[in-house]
Amino acid sequence: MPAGLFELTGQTALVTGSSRGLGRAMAEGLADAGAAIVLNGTDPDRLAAAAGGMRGRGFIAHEACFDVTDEAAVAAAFARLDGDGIAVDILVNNAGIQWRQPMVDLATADWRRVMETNLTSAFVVGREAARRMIPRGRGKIVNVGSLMSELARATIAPYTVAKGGIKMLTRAMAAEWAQHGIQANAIGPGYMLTDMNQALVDDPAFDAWVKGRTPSRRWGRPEELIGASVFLASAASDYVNGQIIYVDGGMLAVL
Ligand code: GCO
Repeated sequence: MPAGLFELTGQTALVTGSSRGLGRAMAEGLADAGAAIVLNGTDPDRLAAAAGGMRGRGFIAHEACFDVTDEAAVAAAFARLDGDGIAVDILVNNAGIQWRQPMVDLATADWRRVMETNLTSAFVVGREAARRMIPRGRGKIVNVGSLMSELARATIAPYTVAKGGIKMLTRAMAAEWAQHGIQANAIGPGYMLTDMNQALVDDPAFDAWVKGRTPSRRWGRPEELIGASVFLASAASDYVNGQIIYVDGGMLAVL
């Protein structure tokens, strides 16, 4: 195997929504593979704590506190990184929220908020990153999808539609940016043990359904996304584009 195929030393990765949950786990995994990390979140204290933890493990961790749904804040954050001489080689569009409510009761404002956070932000942050990756002739973009990139579940329509959009945005990015040496792909996590899902984990019926419906008979752990993240962030995926890799214990593979 060529040396350094999965090595990220010398690379910098911006992971949106990385002060906790899946984003934090992927950030730690990319750092373990050698990348310097730009952590992102909207809570400065939580972001500082996450960065401190990573620095305590000997990793390079920068803090970029901005709201991915605020286009001006995204542009300003990239301008600050430019000014600090920090080039984003790897972008992980992870930031996302969940909103569980039947559509007939759903306020349009809540629909819009989920779409803005889970889908539009990936376009806006991706566009800023690509504007800088294209002149360099290289870059890695990893969008975070979901089981809902393929299948719907009742009461989470905006999340489902947004995650379906993430799959097609990934292909759109590949269509336009692959020629510039950028590989844009996605990861589709299954039911993972995160704060966002705690209410589901604590629901005995839902917990039993996940364990019964998943061939691996268990919830996934955030750190189980690290392998796919490092693969899609590294030279190992230089000829992979527009794909989505499901890390779901086999749930999408079976009825
Ligand atoms: C839900 C969950 C799911 C998972 C994940 C599955 O309410 O069904 O929040 O959406 O979080 O997205 O891939």
